Amino acid sequence: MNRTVCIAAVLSALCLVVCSCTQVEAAGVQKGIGAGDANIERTKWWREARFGMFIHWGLYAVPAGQWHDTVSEHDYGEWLMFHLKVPVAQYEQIAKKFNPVKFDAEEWTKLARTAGMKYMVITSKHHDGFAMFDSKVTEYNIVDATPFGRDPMKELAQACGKEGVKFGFYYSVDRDWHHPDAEGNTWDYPDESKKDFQKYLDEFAMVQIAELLTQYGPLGILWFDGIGKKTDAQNEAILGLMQKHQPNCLVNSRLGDWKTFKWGDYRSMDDNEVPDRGLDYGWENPGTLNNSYGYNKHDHDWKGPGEIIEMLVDIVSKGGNYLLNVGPKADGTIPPESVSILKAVGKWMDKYGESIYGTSASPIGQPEWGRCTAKAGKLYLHVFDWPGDGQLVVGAVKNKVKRAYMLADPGKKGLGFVQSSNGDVVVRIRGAGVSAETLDPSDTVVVLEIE
Ligand code: H79
Repeated sequence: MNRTVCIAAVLSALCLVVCSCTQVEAAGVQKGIGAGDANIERTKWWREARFGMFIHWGLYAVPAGQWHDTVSEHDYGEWLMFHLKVPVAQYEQIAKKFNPVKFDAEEWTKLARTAGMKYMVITSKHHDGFAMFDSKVTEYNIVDATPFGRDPMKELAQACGKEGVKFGFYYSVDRDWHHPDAEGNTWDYPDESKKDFQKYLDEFAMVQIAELLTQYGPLGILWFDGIGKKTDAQNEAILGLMQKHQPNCLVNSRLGDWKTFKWGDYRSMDDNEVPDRGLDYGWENPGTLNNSYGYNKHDHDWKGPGEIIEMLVDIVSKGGNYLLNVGPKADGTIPPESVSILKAVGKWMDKYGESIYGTSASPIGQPEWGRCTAKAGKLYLHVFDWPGDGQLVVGAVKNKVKRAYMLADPGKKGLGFVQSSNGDVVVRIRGAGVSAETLDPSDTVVVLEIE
């Protein structure tokens, strides 16, 4: 059975439970290392996880959006070198000041777990070219070039193993502003005709990718950030490395062009992008808590925990995963604003995680009052806007509803409901079973058990 047929089978099985799968868009072409049934099997843990921690940490955490007296006009702190055209020789000096003595791998991993995140993806090398891991191919790495001298990736890989969090690496594969043969640095290396991209891949990037695949134990994901620079043969060569060293490691679509889904086990959407409706293939939103990925001391535009919870639910209701970013500071701590948002999200997840993990896209579209996620025999109604008249109207549920209850009610006391012949259900949420403890200001979940 090929991949499309297989997904169709899953969807039609869902349609047997609940009708109206009309809001799901069809897949494009995909070329990963695991197509068809193999892809379904390999991505199982990832599809069930739904929520992960993205970490952008690198030399850019030191300038944190400001180079001497110049504040970058752009939010992305990790783009500082590019935006201010900082010469390589000057940017390299940052390494001597990078000494994140407060870094504690267990603390970061425990924060991810507390927030309800099941996997972690961290920048091993961003576009600035600095390796945040012990690389033998260059001394421009955290072990050799900084006073810190430790390999934080090794510590994180171990902490994640201990805490049961899947661990993976982000790797900027096309762009490298430090390397004369890679994409992007036109201020130090203006002569494009002298650039030998294949040489950069063969002698540098591929060697580092092999290091990542062999030095840190089993990886969940290699998360490439590319811009479609590589040829099919070059992408195949990277997949070959993965196949050789870690055939179960997932790869995201940005191995190729980041706007399309030609490569990878799942699709990475654009930064912070959420599609209008559900997609019939795995996708992931790389999201930020403020506007920057890397730590930017001038970016105070933090989202609220309620906004993040609604974002998570919106994404999951459309069949996606949320890879939510933190940008640790140069001292090794995660900004307190991020910690506090993630802890609040974690409290909600403690109560409502059942309606997120292992669920699939909404089979009833996007109701006015919120969103819906689904599991075999259950619909989770995520009520963002609690209806003032105490009646929750759920359209087009073709299967017979057996029971309704508040997910946060330990006694699962039944709520009154009526279902009309066209499938519409009205749940009476005023009165029985509804108490202050079972209502949540961001998203209260009502469960419908269906035949
Ligand atoms: O790692 C994060 C970004 O740094 C990276 N992807 C996420 C996960 C990224 N690489 N490229 N891009 C994002 C898109 C580049 C957009 C740009 Fe711009 C538009 C570069 C210059 C103008 C965004 C807006 C960055 C600066 C201004």
